[in-house]
Amino acid sequence: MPRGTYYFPDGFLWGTATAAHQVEGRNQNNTWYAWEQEEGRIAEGHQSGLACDWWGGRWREDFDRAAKTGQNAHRLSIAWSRIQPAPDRWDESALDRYREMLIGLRERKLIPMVTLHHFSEPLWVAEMGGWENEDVPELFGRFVEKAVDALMPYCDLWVTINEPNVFAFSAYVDGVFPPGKKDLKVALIVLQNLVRAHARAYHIIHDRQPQARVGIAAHYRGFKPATWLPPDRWIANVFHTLFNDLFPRTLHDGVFNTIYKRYRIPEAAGTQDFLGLNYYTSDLVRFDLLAPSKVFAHRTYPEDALLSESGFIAHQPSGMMACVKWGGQYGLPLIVTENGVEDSDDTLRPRYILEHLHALWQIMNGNYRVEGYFHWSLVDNFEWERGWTQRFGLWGLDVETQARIRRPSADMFAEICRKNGISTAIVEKYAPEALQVLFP
Ligand code: IFM
Repeated sequence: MPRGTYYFPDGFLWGTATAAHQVEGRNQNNTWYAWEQEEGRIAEGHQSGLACDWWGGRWREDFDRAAKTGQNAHRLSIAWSRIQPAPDRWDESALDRYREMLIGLRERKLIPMVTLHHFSEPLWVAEMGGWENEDVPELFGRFVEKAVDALMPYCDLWVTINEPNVFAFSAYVDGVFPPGKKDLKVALIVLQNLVRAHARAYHIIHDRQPQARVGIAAHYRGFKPATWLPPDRWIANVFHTLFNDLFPRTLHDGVFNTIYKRYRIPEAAGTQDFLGLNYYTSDLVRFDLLAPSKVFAHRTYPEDALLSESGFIAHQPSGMMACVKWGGQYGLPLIVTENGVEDSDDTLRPRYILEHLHALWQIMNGNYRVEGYFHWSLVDNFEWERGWTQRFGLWGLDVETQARIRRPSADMFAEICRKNGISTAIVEKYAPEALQVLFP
């Protein structure tokens, strides 16, 4: 067996990613809090509650964990609902709290990446129709002005919108995120408003901070036809076009092309300095005339795929290469802004991380410029409609006691970050079952 190390480029960003509602706790003023109060919305009736108690100050101990384990960056999000609790009210103390967190990151030598919208809005925005209302992009712009004015001394790496495709499809097609609608036409309106919001934010940030780098975190999911039959190939392509490609392409050329209709959004053209990639898994897609509510698709995982604890994710590292190749077509620097797996006893995670990073290394050697990797997530956190049933953290969380439980993956990731690469010894120590793949 050959031995060696897969090194990543100097200055590579190694970090973890989190989102405000999932880690902060105690926010009763946003759409997700309201959603959690409705019966049947969240698995097992779970609530975010204290979450990881970052609002209570436990971000300090978690940032310590990140810094002490070799990470050099952290991606977090700020909550619009805390900063602007009412249309005519700004909460300066919330901004102070975020300022303190960003300073806290810098003091620990963790480069901050800040997401401005990660799946939740203030209740007052929802009351006016949420992202279906075409006034919301402008209101979002005002929030961005306020937040960026306050936080720009500490951050110049911004993600405007996290996974606009997941947000729009989950909230307006699958109906599992608030407001729980099931209408593709509405989802497409929402996506256009999110494009406008992104474009506005991009220009606002650059007017204030010319050196800033602004992008989105795009969720890429592989869609392979389940068979060679033309309807399966067609529906797989429809999914790729509408789910993966529509949003970033509009930010590239200013044309929102839904296959059957094109809308021009010229202010969006060229509004990305980098493209963030969130990759988790890939689907096999079969055309299904009987499933209009599922956009005529039956999606499964390959029969022999290794599945995560609850079957939510299939381990398919080759999709990471497809994801980077796809992202590379826009000619922008790329950053993996999320990748991870739910795994409370950490049996699959070490292998999952190693094989995804190996796939990333391989494709980077095909001349794709990838500047960093943010693992999802630092510590178990509230997984939206799946509540606490899924555990994505390098550290586990006891929700009752707030105790953190260090998983072997935290140590493995630390060794990778410190080495800026993956050595044979790391694979032998943490996931010998991956030796065949990394060092055949
Ligand atoms: O927890 C989420 C995150 O908020 C967005 N991307 C996928 C993660 C895992 O489900």
